Amino acid sequence: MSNFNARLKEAAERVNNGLDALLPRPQGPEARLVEAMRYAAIDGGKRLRPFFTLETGRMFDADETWLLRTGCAIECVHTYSLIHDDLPCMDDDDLRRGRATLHRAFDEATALLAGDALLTLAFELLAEPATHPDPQMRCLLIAGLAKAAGAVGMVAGQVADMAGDEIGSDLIAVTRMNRLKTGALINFSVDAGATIGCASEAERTALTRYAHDVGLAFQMVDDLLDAEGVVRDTGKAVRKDKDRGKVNFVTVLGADATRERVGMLASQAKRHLAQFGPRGRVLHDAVDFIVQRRH
Ligand code: GRG
Repeated sequence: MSNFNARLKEAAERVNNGLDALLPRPQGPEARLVEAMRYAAIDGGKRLRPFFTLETGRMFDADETWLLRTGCAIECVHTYSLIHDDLPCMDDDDLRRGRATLHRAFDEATALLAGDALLTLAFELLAEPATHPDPQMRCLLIAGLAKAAGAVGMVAGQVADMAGDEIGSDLIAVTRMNRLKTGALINFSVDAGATIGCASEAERTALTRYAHDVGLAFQMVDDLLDAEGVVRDTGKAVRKDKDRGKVNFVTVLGADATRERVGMLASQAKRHLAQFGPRGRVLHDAVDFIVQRRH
């Protein structure tokens, strides 16, 4: 294995420091809102999405500041989605990342607004010249993130998720839902690194295929953790999907067939990296991390 764990830890620290600097504590009426944004965004989570942006961009020697700011923007969108997903009108969860969900720690209105503010902060960040000197590149990143997060991406996936078995309880329906809910943002995280790194068309295609397989495997492992994991490891409630009548890979395929598919997707994801040789080592090891994760 490469020094994968050290690289992931380093990415997480850089994202934490970046978000800490981007969310200074104001005095006055906004103080509580910003405290809520900080509570949700700083010191939590694996930071996998910004990790993908950083490590993909590094394969092409892209500028670290551009990559980190883009990764922080993606993490803001991811954090917003978790906050809103936990709200009483959606999954109504009490635990996230090993501690009280934002609406439990603060209140529902503050959680809703903190999510909104993180979502909009993401686009503010991308629009700033410090993210990239070329305005065309900034527009590409803004459009890419908007598409991944919105009504043809993550939000569409969430709508399907909330609909439960109304979307159908077959593999095609559950795959489509997860391509949108989880896959779209993971895809963008990899593609943003490749875009900032000015990768060639062939390189981007290979990385898009890699991200597709990794995103699906990631969600399958998440569904396995929901079915078989323990709260102590996951830091969030388990056995939720079945109890709530939701459709996921494990409810559709069963645990053993889901595990088998995770293995197939992992091998396929690694094959897409073959053309990069040693440069693809960290992304290669990220596949093993995703397959073996317990949280
Ligand atoms: C509310 C618009 C809206 C979207 C919500 C992402 C999402 C859609 C909901 C979160 C709930 C969930 C289980 C989504 C599947 C994706 C997923 C496994 C998210 C958790 O990602 P991790 O494991 O979380 O990377 P950390 O805490 O490590 O950042």
